[in-house]
Amino acid sequence: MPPPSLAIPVFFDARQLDHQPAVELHNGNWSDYAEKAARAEIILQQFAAHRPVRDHGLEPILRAHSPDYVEFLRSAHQAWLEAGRSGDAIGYTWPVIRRRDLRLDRIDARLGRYSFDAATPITAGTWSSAYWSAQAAVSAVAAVLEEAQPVTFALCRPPGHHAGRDYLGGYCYLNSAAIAAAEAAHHGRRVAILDIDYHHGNGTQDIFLDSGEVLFVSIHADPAMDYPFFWGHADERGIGAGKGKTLNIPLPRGTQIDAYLEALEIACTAIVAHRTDLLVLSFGADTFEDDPISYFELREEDYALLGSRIAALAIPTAIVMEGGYAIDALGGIVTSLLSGFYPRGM
Ligand code: SP5
Ligand code: ZN
Repeated sequence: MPPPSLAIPVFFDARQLDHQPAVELHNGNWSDYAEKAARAEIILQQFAAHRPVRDHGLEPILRAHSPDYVEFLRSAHQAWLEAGRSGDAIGYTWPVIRRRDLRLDRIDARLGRYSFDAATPITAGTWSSAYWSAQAAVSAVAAVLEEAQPVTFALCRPPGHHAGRDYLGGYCYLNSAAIAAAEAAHHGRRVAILDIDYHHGNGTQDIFLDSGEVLFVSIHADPAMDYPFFWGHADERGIGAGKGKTLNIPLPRGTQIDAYLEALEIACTAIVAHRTDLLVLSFGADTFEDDPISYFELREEDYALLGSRIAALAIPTAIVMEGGYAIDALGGIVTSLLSGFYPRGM
């Protein structure tokens, strides 16, 4: 059998490498930025070839993000330079009490208004990288919709699942998985997002929280212990028309494959009950045992089990890359995951 790279279309654009922040605020110090461009390069090495990303423009992005946020993201680094600053733009003050529509002229105010952490700097290359990362996800969904591909892989980077309709955070700027899901829903599909990054996909949850349109299911580290702390608790189930269309399955630090697969079973039951006909898989490789910022204990070979369980749903799936910071292990992890899907591709 040929390797999975021959069966599964991979979407990536070199402009996704432009974004290279120097540092993030971590445990009270500036520390080396964990979400490196090399993450994508090392995964790319696993594939003999990848497909060009098609430019679908702003329309799919604006289904998941507000126009004022998109405008902010495009212009923020330029405004930072015009304010006399150098290096990467980052906020330091956030509106918490009585958020309201203020006219915000200062770049620092705008950075605070449109972000929720200090780990997500904006560089000169951020807009271009986030834009092409989102387009990679849209292209992966388009290949499912137009070519009836059973599985496609968007090598998204920067990741997206922490970015909400009008905020960035957690190394994320544009929510590629949400944009891809909204694109599929726009084409009349019944869509679910399964988020299996170590961290809760708060941005994705927020974007669809009050919409009955897209089911959001997430397996992640208990936010009582881990970032993003304020989202991902089991009692968040959706609101209004979205009631019952958000499902959070928090797991303790130290989780290994057996307990993980039990959670995945619950997730799969919900995806089937939704009568899903297109699945977006937000895939984080930071559940890996040697991930430097995370605390689950999955081994490389375990990802093939995750892949085959999800493939057994027999629902066309666009996989969107999220986190994963054990750089040298990323190629093996992604290959293991895709090998679980592979038999279906034939
Ligand atoms: C997409 C994703 O996985 N985002 C994760 C964001 C987690 N941010 C909080 C943890 C910060 C750890 N910083 C480590 C810096 C190492 N130099
Ligand atoms: Zn993560």
